[in-house]
Amino acid sequence: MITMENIIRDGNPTLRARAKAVTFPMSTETKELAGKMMEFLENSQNPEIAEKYKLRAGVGLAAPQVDVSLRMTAVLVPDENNAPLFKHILVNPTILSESVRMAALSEGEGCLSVDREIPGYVPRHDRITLRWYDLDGNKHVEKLRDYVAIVCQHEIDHLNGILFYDHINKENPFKTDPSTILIG
Ligand code: SB7
Ligand code: NI
Repeated sequence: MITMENIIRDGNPTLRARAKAVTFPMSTETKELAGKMMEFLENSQNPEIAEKYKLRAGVGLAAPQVDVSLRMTAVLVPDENNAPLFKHILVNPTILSESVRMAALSEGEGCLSVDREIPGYVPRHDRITLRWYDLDGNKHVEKLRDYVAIVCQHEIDHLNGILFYDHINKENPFKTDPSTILIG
C-alpha cells in the first residue's frame, strides 16, 4: 500500500517536471499503480486506517507525487454523507474549456507533497470541461464546477510541475479580484 513515506516532497525535481502522457493499452504495472493511488485516498479518508498508518487526508493524488512522472491522477471527492461525489482515475486529463469566473477555497489549499501550511487564496477556474481517459482507454468528457473543478485543477497542475502556492499572490496572499468567488 501507499503511505506517506512513498509520497515525495517539495524540493524533489519530479514535482517540477512535466509528466509524460500515458500510452494505451496501459501496462499492468501502471494500472496497479492507479489502483494503489485510489486505495491511498480511500485509506486516507477512513479515520481508523488514517490514524493507524498516519496518513494525511487527501482528495487527490497525482502519479508524480509517488515519483512516477506520468499524466495520471486519482481523485476521490466525498459528498456530505461521505459517499463518493467524484471518484475517478484521470488518465491524460485535458481541460477543454474553462470559465472566465474564478473561484478559490476560503481555507486555501494544502498538498500532500508540501509539509508546511501556506496561507492564501489559490485562484482557479470555477468551471471546467474536462476530458480524460479511464484505465481501459475509454474517453470521458464532463463539466465540473466548484470544489471538484478546483481539486482536478490542483491535480492537473501536478502533471505540469506546478504547486498550489505558485498561484498565491506574493504581496497579498488573500488578494483576489472582485470576480473571484470564495468556496467553502
Ligand atoms: C485542496 C487540496 C487538494 C486539492 C485542492 C484543494 C488535494 C490535496 C492532496 N494533494 O496534494 C493532491 O495533489
Ligand atoms: Ni497536491
